[in-house]
Amino acid sequence: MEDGQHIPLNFERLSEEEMRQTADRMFERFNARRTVRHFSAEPLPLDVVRQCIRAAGTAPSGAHKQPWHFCLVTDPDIKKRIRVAAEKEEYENYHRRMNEAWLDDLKPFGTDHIKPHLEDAPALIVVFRQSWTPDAAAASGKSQNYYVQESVGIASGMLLSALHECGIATLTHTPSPMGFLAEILKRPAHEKAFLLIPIGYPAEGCQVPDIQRKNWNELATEHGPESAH
Ligand code: IYR
Repeated sequence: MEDGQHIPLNFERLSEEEMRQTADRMFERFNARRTVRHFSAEPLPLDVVRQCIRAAGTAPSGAHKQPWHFCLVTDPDIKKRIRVAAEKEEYENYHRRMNEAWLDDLKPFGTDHIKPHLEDAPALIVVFRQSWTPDAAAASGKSQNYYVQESVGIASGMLLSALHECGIATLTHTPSPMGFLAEILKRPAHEKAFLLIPIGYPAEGCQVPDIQRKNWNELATEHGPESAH
């Protein structure tokens, strides 16, 4: 097989001091991110949101297949249809599909099947994963994608971080099953909804659950001569 063309890497080397300052600032910023469930209806600068989606699209992916597609939804009618369909599925989840332990685990978050944020938030981003890519040159009409879950998961994480860095609050929402999203948004057969992310500014007086994050020893284990505390 012929190798693809390679170009020189463009890499900026930082001083250790710059690295430390960046790491500390970055951790503080990331640690301040909270999932928000109550949004103000105030519109967002969509050029900022588009740039965050572009940033997400720089994620690494299996064989650089970029197996993702992002729908940015601001149309109130479409948001309403998404809310109605999501609430129908969530009603089934909360009343029939989720077991006692799951419902118990969710109690601290106070969630239920009613999802006003799907209409209140000025925008929804729906992340789709592409299980394969249409390819007219292939006998099957398809070319395969690799590590799709991992690739789209990484891109979604980058999207959440990018939005947070730009002062935009997010809710990672996974109504299940999510088939209605491809239907409402008229996405092609090779795409399946992966995440539904309401975005916006937090509603005034917005409260969030009082949660703790893992400490270092729970979070990580080091396997080397030096250890950090
Ligand atoms: N998808 C449902 C239920 C839900 C499940 C988990 I796991 C959460 O962390 C939060 C919610 C919902 O969105 O209400």
